[in-house]
Amino acid sequence: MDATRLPGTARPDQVVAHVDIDCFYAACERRRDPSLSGEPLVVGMGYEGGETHGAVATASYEAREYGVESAMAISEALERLPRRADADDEVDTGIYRPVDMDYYESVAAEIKEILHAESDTVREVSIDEAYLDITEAVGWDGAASWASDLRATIESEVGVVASVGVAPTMSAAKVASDREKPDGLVVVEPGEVRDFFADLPVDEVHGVGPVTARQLGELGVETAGDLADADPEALEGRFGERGREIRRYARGEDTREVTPRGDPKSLSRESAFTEAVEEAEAKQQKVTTLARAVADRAGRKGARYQTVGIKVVEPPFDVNTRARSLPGPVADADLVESIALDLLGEFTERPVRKLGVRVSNLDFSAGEQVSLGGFESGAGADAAAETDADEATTDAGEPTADGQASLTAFDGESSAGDTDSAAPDDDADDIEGQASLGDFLG
Ligand code: TTP
Ligand code: MG
Repeated sequence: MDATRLPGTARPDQVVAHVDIDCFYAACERRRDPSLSGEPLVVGMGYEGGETHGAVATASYEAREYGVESAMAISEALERLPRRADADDEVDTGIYRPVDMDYYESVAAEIKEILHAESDTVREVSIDEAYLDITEAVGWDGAASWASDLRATIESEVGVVASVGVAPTMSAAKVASDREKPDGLVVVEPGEVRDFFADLPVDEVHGVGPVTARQLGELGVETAGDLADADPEALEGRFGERGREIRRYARGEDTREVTPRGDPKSLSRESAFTEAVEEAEAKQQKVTTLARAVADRAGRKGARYQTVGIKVVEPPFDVNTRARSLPGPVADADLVESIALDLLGEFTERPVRKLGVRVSNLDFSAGEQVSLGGFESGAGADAAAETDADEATTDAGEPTADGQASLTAFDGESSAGDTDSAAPDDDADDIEGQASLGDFLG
């Protein structure tokens, strides 16, 4: 394969993976209530049990067979798929659940941790979706088996299913991850991009939503291949600069590089045991290694941290988080280790399948590292105020923390991972993005 011949890519050898969880909110509901697996399941936003208001946030693939889809009014979904609780006969009925964002955020954080461990360059674009640049970490030769291992890891460690696309550009990777959903894996090598796009319905091209697809249809453009061959000036006349852009996407051209967004909010490392482990020493060893790795990572990024936390996963998916905040930001590997081991003490006797160490409340302002004594210089007052604010938000978002005042939590944060980006904001990639809360309730 001669990657350099592919026009319009950011770098000739770039390998991009796009990861998107299948029916994410429904998958989260199934993880905590396995009796829902295989059932038609609808998760409603602005919906409460027994009511008919609100809108569908997502539906399981079984429910989609009945025509239930995201952003549909619950009242309409109920016409297509009656609520089991109201029916005499279970056949052709579904189960309806209200959204529980705190829980979904915590599951998303676990997934993002795994992704950030795979590559230093991860761009989180929504709660269940991210791009990874795996050019360095994996390359083309190992891409297919890497992607398949990643899917297996997410399924076994988090208990949800991811579809993955791998391609030379972000837009092709996104289309690829969608192509064989659910439970899909599609790898498009550099020489295959044009062929891969050619027969796709035009609405599968990145940036083409249903409205644009209808307008393109009126111009006789039905497939991505048609769009790739269309006259760029005619497209620009009709759609402005965006016309040229979607044509480029349809041709597989996309010069964007995967760029992480903003400074990370936290840095973490985690690692699973092959089986649940009870011996204290094995747990302590792992925590020590993780603490050293996290402190090292923070050092390389020039980050000081004010909160040190651990995550302890008990079988099957019971996530416990504990954290302790310091009076000011530090960069001190020994301290990370000793706090992490201290927090682990509570779990000495308990079976554990996975451990993580995180530093948060990050401060990138100092160019040089400081020791514990260093925060009397004035940073302390600001930092203390931030701690209070963080605790207020993380406690609210954390389902398993035990509520002590000093606790902050892994999972209450808007996103997670060892090069964690800021909260996913509106996604510039999605020209016609997904319906917002306003759309649902408006
Ligand atoms: P998506 O990844 O678009 O949808 P999905 O994960 O439910 O289904 P799949 O990827 O298998 O096609 O969105 C992720 C979550 O975002 C979804 O589970 C619920 C939420 N969401 C909304 O709240 N409103 C929407 O209109 C859409 C599309 C998603
Ligand atoms: Mg999804």
